[in-house]
Amino acid sequence: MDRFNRLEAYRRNGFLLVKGVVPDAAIDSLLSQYLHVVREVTGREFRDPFGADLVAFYNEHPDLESRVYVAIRATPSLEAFSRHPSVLASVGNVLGDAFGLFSKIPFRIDMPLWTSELAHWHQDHYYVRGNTEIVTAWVPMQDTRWDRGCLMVMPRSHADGVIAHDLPLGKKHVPSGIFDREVRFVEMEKGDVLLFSALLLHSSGLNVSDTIRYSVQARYTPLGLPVDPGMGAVLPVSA
Ligand SMILES: O=C(O)CCC(=O)C(=O)O
Repeated sequence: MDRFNRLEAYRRNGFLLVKGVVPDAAIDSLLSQYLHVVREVTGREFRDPFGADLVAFYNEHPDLESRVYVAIRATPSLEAFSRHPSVLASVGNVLGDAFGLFSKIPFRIDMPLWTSELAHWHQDHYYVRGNTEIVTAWVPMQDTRWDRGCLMVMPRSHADGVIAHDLPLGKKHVPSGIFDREVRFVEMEKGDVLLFSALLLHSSGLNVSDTIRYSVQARYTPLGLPVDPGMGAVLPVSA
């Protein structure tokens, strides 16, 4: 698909799956920096981010999993990954040549069968605020099929604009009147990038596999539009 058709598909569907663009080396390097953070936080050496020993450890010490989640955000690794030319070129398909990267970049650690941090159906705009042109690049660190909790999206839901998130659910809010729509499970492979609009309805899938699901959620905005300070600084980048 050429750039024009990618933009068309993104505008029509509210999301775009870009296949096989992020080199293994970029992902593997981020995972090895993650293992370094794990070692600093836990005092334990784990060789495999997908190993059963790390799953067992986090199940015994969920507080340390939370601390790793916070600690990796303080390293430069997530910004460097979000600036990788392959990720920026993917975002460039929908935002053109110059845009900004929000400095707040989550690195999700989704443990098998843990439900407390699941992102229930929402539009990012409810949490990210600012402007509705913001794009999320969701990048998995491994193949992410339905059983590892691939994202689910409601295609074309962005066209309905901002939807009230009127249903409180724990510390989150969910729009109550959306569930008669088509749902698409977006299964992905390592190297793929999923781009989606801040207005697209989407949800986490539950990780029912026996290994951890890792992913980066980098968010990008056209320059010059309103942004919310809660998302951190806007770092200029060019595709
Ligand atoms: O990775 C997930 O499960 C949810 C991510 C999400 O909803 C988001 O990035 O907006």
